Amino acid sequence: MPKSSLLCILTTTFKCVKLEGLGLRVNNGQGVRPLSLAGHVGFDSLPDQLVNKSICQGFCFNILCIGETGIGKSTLMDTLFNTNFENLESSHFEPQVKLHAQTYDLQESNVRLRLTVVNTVGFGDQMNKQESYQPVVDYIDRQFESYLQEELKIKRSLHNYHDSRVHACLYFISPSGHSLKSLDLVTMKKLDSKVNIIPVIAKADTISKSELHKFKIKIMSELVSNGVQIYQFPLDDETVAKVNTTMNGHLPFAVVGSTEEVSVGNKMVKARQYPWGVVQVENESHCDFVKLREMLICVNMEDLREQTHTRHYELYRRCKLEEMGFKDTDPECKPVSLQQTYEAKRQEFLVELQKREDEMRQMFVQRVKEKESELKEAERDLQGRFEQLKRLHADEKAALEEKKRLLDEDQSSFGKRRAAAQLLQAQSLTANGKKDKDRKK
Ligand SMILES: Nc1nc2c(ncn2[C@@H]2O[C@H](COP(=O)(O)OP(=O)(O)OP(=O)(O)O)[C@@H](O)[C@H]2O)c(=O)[nH]1
Ligand SMILES: [Mg+2]
Repeated sequence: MPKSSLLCILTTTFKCVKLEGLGLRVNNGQGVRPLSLAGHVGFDSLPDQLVNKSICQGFCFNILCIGETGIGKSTLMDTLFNTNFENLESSHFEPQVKLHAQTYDLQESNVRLRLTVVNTVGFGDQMNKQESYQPVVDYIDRQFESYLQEELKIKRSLHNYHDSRVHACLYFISPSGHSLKSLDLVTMKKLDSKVNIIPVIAKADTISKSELHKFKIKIMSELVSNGVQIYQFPLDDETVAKVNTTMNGHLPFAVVGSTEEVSVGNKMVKARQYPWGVVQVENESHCDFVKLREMLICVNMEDLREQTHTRHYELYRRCKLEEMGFKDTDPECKPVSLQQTYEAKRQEFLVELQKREDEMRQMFVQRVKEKESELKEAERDLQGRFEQLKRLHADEKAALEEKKRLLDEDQSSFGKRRAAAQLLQAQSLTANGKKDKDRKK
């Protein structure tokens, strides 16, 4: 890593401390007296100690590439880092946008960089693009959330934690020469408070110089009129303020990517070769690739990391903690300790619990009452049906008894008639017998 970049880190780390010659003046706090030292003490080696420690620990940087399928994301990453990342061609038929992250360990001189490249897969390919940004937002939030969870742990291990928060988002704009698409505006708007957006015009070799100039102006005016905040190269560090000011004026960078080496003059350069000529990737009159590499990697990589932590993550953390009920001050602006917040939250929770318990009890009583009245109703119904059946039964019984009585009457009259008949029959038999006897005599 160039010494100048490491010095950038130190400038920001020691923002509140000004070393003035041999005297030390501390800005933060009242009643601190400046004293001059009579001789060498040795703490002027602190910056070197910090540099050595940082080199030992290594660095981590995470880039998110958002852009349509085949817009040149992977080629640009390969060109930027002078290597061949594992690139798989995406299909245009993904049902929804997915994010693919891959981490690599890179080393330049004695500086180790753990680089994560996150690519959108299927971005802008769906018929309904309304929710295309959501998986991207979710991914960024998930990385913030896991960092926050690590921070909130009792036993934290942030020193060897793999920080996966997105430090830079390269947003690939299609080289239409026309204007931004609504998907671009909506996505960038949704992301601008979560990540450092660096818009780039992809495949800038497919657009003419005059069109490109107008296109850049159009894009910037559309971003401004839609209130999209893109990352501005910082101006607070005077060592890079000048170059950053100039570069802010060149946004969005028009880039060309290629890992192909083409012979130009007597040397081999990265270029794209066409029947009519050669587009040199690293030629500043051909495209802004060098500007992007300078700004993203050589000058502002540490600022991008710092902005991610101090601005975007801070905002996420604040919202999350507020959502959880934590606050720094009470309504009268008096500071509130963590313990007080915990007690208040616990009290709130207990009250809520009691309320829920009462509600559930009331609901239970109500349900029991309802069930009771339902049962009573059913009982009444059954009783009614029983009474009706009883009546029917009594009626049937009475009818049967009447039938039986009539039958009995019939039977007795029949018996009487039969007895009379039998008597008559007997009498006639006796009379006939007498007649026979008389005749025989
Ligand atoms: N004209 C031109 N073509 C480019 C440029 N960069 C990449 N390409 C070509 O565009 C095609 C797709 O490039 P990739 O880098 O694979 O695009 P990608 O966005 O990674 O594609 P997916 O990962 O499949 O979505 C390849 O044929 C590249 O050679 C460029 O700057 N200009
Ligand atoms: Mg790719």
